[in-house]
Parts: sequence; C-alpha cells; structure tokens
Amino acid sequence: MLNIVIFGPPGSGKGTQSENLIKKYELEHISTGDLLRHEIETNTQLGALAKKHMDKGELVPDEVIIGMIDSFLDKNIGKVKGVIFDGFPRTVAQAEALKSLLSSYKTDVSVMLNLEVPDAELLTRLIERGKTSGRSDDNEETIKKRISVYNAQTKPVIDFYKKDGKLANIKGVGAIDAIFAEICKAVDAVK
Ligand code: B4P
Repeated sequence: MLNIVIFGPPGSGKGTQSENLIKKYELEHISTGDLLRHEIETNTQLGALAKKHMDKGELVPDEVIIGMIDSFLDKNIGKVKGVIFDGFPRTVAQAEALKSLLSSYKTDVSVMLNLEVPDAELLTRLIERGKTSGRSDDNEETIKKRISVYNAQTKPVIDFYKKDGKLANIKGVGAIDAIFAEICKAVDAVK
C-alpha cells in the first residue's frame, strides 16, 4: 500500500494538496478535520465534544481521534490502493497509535510530507479563508491559538517520523502547482 501522511501547521495547505494527491495517485483520503466538522453539522454527541475544543483552537482528545481512524481503517484496508492521512497524526501518541494499527494490517506509513510555512504566512492565509469559509475557528484569536498548539503539541511528530526514516520536508510557500511537483518527487521516491 501507498500510505501518505500529509502534515504541517494549520493553513499550510494539507487540504489543498490532498485534493491533488487523491486525483494523481487514486488513494482513499481521510481528513480528521473534515470528519469532525461533519459530526458537528449532523449534531452528534462526538460533534458536540469536538466543537468545544475546535472553537478554542485546541486539539480534540487523542482517544476520540484514534477511534475514528481505527474504524476508518477497519472499513477500508484491503479495498484501497493506499490512504492519505490529512491532519492526522497531530500528537506523538496519535503517531504511535497509527503505526501500531497499520502494523496489525501488515502495512506502514510510506512517507510523511512535512509542509513548511512561516507563521506570518499561515495567519494571512487563514484570515483570508475566514472571510468565506464560515469556519468558527478561522478568526485571528483562534488561529493564533491553533498555531501555538501546533508548535507545542504537534511539531514533535516530525521527530517521530524522522527517526522512523519517513520524513520528507517540503517548502510550502509559493505556487500550489510548484509545491505539488515537489510533493510528487517525494511520493514517487517511495512508490
Ligand atoms: P483541519 O481541518 O485539519 O484544518 P487546518 O489545519 O486549518 O487546514 P489545512 O492545513 O488543511 O489548510 P488548507 O489546505 O485548507 O483542522 C481543524 C481543527 O480540527 C484543528 O484545529 C483541531 O481542533 C481539530 N483536529 C483535526 N484533526 C485533529 C487531530 N488529528 N487531533 C486532534 N484534533 C484535530 O489551506 C488553508 C488556506 O491556504 C486555504 O484557503 C488555501 O486556499 C490556502 N493555500 C493553500 N496552499 C497555498 C499556497 N501555496 N499559497 C497560498 N495559499 C495557499
């Protein structure tokens, strides 16, 4: 299987580049952010819990997220060529859980694409997106909180994949197509 983790701070282009990857490599896509927003829209208990955290710019608890991934893998492994994990893992505990879940299916992450974008650029992009996205977490105060949560809780995941020999750093500033070309080079190297 070709299993890709697309990683980076909020607004680094994970969602944007995932769309390109799905088309080119015909992979199944899971975005934990999209799944959580769907739970909120359909007024589930999980959605109510997630909203409390997301509106404050905090991470949703690991056990909730890992449970979502577990049931996604259960439904999809064996039926798909590979998976794009978008916005997951966001903590070292999530990265460890993913490794152990995938190993129970005799597979592993093929590459982790780390999109590198400076904080000032993230803030500009997300404030811009907030004008049309309708997302309650795309306002300046919450964006700043999300960036600081990323630096404190999510960034250590880079080291996890570095030690595992799966890290590919990608410069995430510039034209979307040029960034995608760099992403393809990293993916093709592990295909
Ligand atoms: P996500 O939905 O994952 O949101 P994100 O990090 O803000 O988005 P992304 O990086 O995908 O940005 P995009 O491509 O859209 O998470 C939202 C929240 O859900 C989290 O804060 C957390 O609370 C919760 N959550 C999700 N997963 C979790 C987990 N695993 N554990 C715990 N909690 C979790 O790009 C942003 C903007 O930039 C777009 O407008 C795009 O057009 C623009 N853009 C993209 N590339 C560009 C480029 N090269 N140049 C200029 N603009 C660009």
